[in-house]
Amino acid sequence: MKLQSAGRWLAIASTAVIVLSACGSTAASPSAAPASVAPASTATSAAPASAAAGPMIVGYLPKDIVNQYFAAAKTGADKAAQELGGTLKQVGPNEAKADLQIPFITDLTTQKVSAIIISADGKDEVAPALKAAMAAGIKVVGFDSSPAVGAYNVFVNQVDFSGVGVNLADWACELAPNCTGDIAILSAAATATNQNAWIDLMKSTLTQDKYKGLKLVATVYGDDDATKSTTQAQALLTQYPNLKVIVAPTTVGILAAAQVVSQAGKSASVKVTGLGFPNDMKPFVKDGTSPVFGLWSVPDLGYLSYVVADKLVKGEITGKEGETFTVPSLNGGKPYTIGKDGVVILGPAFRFDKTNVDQFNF
Ligand code: RAM
Repeated sequence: MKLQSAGRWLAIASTAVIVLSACGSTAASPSAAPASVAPASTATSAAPASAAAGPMIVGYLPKDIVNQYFAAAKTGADKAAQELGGTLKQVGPNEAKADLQIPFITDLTTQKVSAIIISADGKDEVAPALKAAMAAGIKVVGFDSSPAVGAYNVFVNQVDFSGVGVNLADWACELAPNCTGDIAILSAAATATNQNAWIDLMKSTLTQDKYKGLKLVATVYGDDDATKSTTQAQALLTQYPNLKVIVAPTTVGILAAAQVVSQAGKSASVKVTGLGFPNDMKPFVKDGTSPVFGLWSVPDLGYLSYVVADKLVKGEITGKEGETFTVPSLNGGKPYTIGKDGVVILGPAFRFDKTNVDQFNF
């Protein structure tokens, strides 16, 4: 699915336009990172639970606990937990690194939570621990960034991967003068399943004739860390003086890149696009740094992920291809169908530009 144009979003605005106090422009603050959350401390603070004994406890394991993207998704997951009578328990590292997620998975398994909702920093790194959790009877829901196939019951994808890849190429083409010149990618972690899938599909799109004037000169990684993303964006400007577009398929990276370009006074010659929060990016739409970018309703992604976890635990779905289920407040009330490899797609996503960005508040 391609990201929807401005005209389409109005139909689902009631779920998409959500006030999130957790969202703002703090993501680029270099001093924002708290100390790592040690898995051991989370182990002792949670009451053991299982699907069979007492209220359902669901572990929520984002790529990292600093990124506002996952705070936004958690608001939706918390809402679903409240509605369905369960509890969401967030654990996770403060850096987006795959191996740092492993002890948290092991810890949640020891606690016998009913389900784990995880955005994987690296699909293979987390797979053995997730498989062990599944073997212990815990349902695993991947969301946002997929664990390896076989290491989850259902993966809730925000949008079809290929649609994002095409959109990233299209926006670069739209922003580079005559669809010509040097472009660079500023990504998240080098191992991130979602960013790597989007980048691969963007690269294959760029081989088409329409994009032959665009030259991808670099792909760099800011690890969803505001400081590192800022440094990487600055380095791109220095190393590639003819750079026309930075494509950042990460909410942390796009904000950092837009701030760097804007503060360098280069908004007229270098554009920034990718995936970002409308509230973060409004100033950069207005000053011309970032005329177009996209995202989906992140709270809805969290909401759907929790509902899927609940349905797996209750045995209403198993994750098998072809199963359907309905979530009244999402997808216009139409059923979701579980596809190949246990993937469910939230859909749709939004294209933001000056014609509509002010109508969004998340
Ligand atoms: C960052 C994370 C997340 C991704 C968004 C677009 O916040 O990397 O995984 O989905 O960007």
